Amino acid sequence: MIAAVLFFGIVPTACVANEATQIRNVLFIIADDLRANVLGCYGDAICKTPNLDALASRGMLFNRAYCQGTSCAPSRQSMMFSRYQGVGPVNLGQHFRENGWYSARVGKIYHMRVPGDIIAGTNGLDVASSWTERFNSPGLEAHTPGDYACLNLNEFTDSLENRQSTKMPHRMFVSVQYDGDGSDQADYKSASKAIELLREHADERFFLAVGLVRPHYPMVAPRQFFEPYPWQQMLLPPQQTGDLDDIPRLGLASTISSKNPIGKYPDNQKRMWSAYYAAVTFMDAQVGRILHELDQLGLRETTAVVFTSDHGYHLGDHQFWQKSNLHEQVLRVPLIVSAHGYPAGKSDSMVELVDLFPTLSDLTGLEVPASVQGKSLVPVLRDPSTVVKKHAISFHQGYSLRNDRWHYMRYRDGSRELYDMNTDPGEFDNRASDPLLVETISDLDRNLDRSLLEFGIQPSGRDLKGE
Ligand SMILES: [Ca+2]
Repeated sequence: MIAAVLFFGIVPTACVANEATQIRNVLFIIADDLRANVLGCYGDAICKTPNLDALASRGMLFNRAYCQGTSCAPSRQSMMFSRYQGVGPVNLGQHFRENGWYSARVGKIYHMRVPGDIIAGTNGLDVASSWTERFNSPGLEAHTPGDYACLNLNEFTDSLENRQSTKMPHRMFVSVQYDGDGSDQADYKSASKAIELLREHADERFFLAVGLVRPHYPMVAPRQFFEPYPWQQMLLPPQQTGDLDDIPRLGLASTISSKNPIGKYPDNQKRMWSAYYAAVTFMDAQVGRILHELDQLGLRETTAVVFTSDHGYHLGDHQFWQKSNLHEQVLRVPLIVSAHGYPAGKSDSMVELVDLFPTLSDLTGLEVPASVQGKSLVPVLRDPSTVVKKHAISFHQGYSLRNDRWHYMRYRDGSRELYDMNTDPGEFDNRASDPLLVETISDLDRNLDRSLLEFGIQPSGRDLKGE
């Protein structure tokens, strides 16, 4: 253990080394289906996220953080095991627990069906080896009494009968606004439990993982959280004629405006934005409650605080809804790491969710297990300009490689997308067939395959015999 502390990434300046050793605990908070660019600290001018903005102002905000899986289950598993695909012998919570930390889960860390497992109060696909203790936070979700809407079906009612709760694709268009303080909601209960556990375990080393389920549908929040976002004032994502013509079949989202009733209701698309924002602000308020308690207990200086999401979300960009495709709005996640003794700032370094396991091990002086495939971000926490990796890799129907300039997707049938993110950040112009970019694609293929092989994955979507 001592050797690990000495050898794992501690730079030889006494000052920083001393500061780093003060971090004993981890407070890990993950939101669900949260796209990075709706947070105030990521540049959204409308959405109110004061608590996350405050966390970002005292920590490191990662502008280029990417998930490896494009839906809850694969992304969360990959993050917790720090494996690009599949599982390893040890996961993040287990690593802390087996080294003497109190390790607890509150809410959704591994996959849980939302809303099914939330309504039932069940564990979902939780991995028990991770935790000393675990706590579920049940809630009524779409069945919360109040003003219910199923926006793709254009249904608005306060009746509790026949609400869309688990049926696809309708469930993803459900919102409920109601009179209340939110204390009946799952995320409020998770924050309350987290506060209780912080008080109980303030005197021992802890790894406390809190999984909030908003803004994942159904977008339920007290009325006052909707009020800052009148739907009439919401702006829909810009569209381009023929946008989908150059996206291969495997690159399309499964829910597309032109093939779903939501396409007929532009006003309801605006209501989706309003409800998503309301759910984000409600989630932010719960983060605020937890962080307030951390301060009250005087634990801020000894606790690394991490905030992220399992993946992003489409709200009508490219006419796409939800997740499960390789475009930027799905792959890019918010990531804020705040640890006393490390400077506040913003980093454009390319980072991935698989990097959290080694980062948190490194911050608390734990050895990084050999099965871990991510890289410690502690060097970036010290200096935001540090580059720890050239690109991020993600998986769905094939692969995505995202580097400083390019976003390249190669699907399992060999079809491709390529976007110049410097000039086309909205990903409208697929340049995979551009004859001027043959060399570029060949380089990207080589880099992608090299990384896949390094992580024990046999590349597909490409004839490798010519190499
Ligand atoms: Ca999710």
